[in-house]
Amino acid sequence: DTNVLKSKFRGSLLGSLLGDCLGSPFEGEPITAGEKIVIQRYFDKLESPDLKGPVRSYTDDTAMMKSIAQSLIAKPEIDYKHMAKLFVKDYFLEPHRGYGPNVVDVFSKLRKSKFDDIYRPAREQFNGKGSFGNGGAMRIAPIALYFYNDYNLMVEAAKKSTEITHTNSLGVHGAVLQCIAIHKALLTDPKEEIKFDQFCPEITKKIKLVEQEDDDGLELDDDHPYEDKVKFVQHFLQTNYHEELDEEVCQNLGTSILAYDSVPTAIYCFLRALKNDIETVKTDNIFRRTIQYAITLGGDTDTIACMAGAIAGAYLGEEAINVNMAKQCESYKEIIELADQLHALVVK
Ligand code: F2R
Ligand code: MG
Ligand code: MG
Ligand code: MG
Repeated sequence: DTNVLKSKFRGSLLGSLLGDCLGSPFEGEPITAGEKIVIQRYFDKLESPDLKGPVRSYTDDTAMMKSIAQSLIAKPEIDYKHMAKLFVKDYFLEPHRGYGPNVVDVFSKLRKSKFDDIYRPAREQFNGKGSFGNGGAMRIAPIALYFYNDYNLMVEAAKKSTEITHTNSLGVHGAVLQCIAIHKALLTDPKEEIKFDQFCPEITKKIKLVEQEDDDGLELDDDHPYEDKVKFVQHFLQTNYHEELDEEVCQNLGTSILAYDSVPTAIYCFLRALKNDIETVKTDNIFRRTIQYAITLGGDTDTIACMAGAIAGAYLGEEAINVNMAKQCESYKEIIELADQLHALVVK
């Protein structure tokens, strides 16, 4: 049904935007029990129709997500040099959107080299190791939507769009895992229940294949870190919710700006929110529960809420997102427009 798909496209991009805008005030903050109550009140207020105040700004997560969507729309055959140019243009127009500390060097080098090899600056990061920050994963939603009909092309596009800034396999595979999770949510009928003990094994199988394919043959301590992380996600979901569990989740899954410390956590937040047993988050709305819960875990709150929101929105569709809350966020109309344009391209 094309209207359901359209709603899911909107839901996923809005989910990404809302997680970023609403999560960013808490980025890096340690979250105490008292803070969780503050966050509960903050979200209660956001749902109220008469809330006035300044719009909530988006950060690098959304700036780069918009660039990917805009590039796919302008170049339907996909043009990574065009995409790289949009990343760089947006960064130099608005450098204070909270970009990662090192990715900005890639933008400068790309500009200086006139984009002669769009992958070289990223390869040079961290003494040639490449970045494994979560910057590839945070912006991936448009790729999952645009290529929803062709899984292999989707995985390839997730890798190539990420490698413009992040070439370390942990950075690339984190983006692929996030893309796979959005894709799976998109293809699931919102009337159909998502069961974590099916969702986790399915995405585990998929990310394992990607990790095996790209295995460089070196004997690393852990050749398949994401496969193992998703197994951890499933393990935590098998445990009933209690507040101390959040600490274990933060310890084991992570909440940092590194891809392997945040992508599995975002997937966990979505699946935990579906279970509806989180005592510290009081709402009947699954979408809100997903991003509010992600924020209560602390750390890289904008990005983890953004990634969890993109998955939840892809599953539930736009209807699940409170309009008053969406209206608080900068560029929300523009994001809907981008989702509609992507949708128009894929149904053509
Ligand atoms: N920049 C931030 N948040 C931190 C500061 C804001 C906060 N409000 C505050 O008060 O301090 N958020 C944004 O950055 C994340 C995405 O970053 P991205 O694009 O991945 O950038 P980068 O620079 O490539 O990587 C981030 C850091 O990860 C570490 N790292 C990565 N690869 C590494 C490697 N191979 N070896 C060692 N360290 C590596 C470095 O510390 C990088 O600086 C999102 O959270 C976005 O919201
Ligand atoms: Mg950010
Ligand atoms: Mg190996
Ligand atoms: Mg962040």
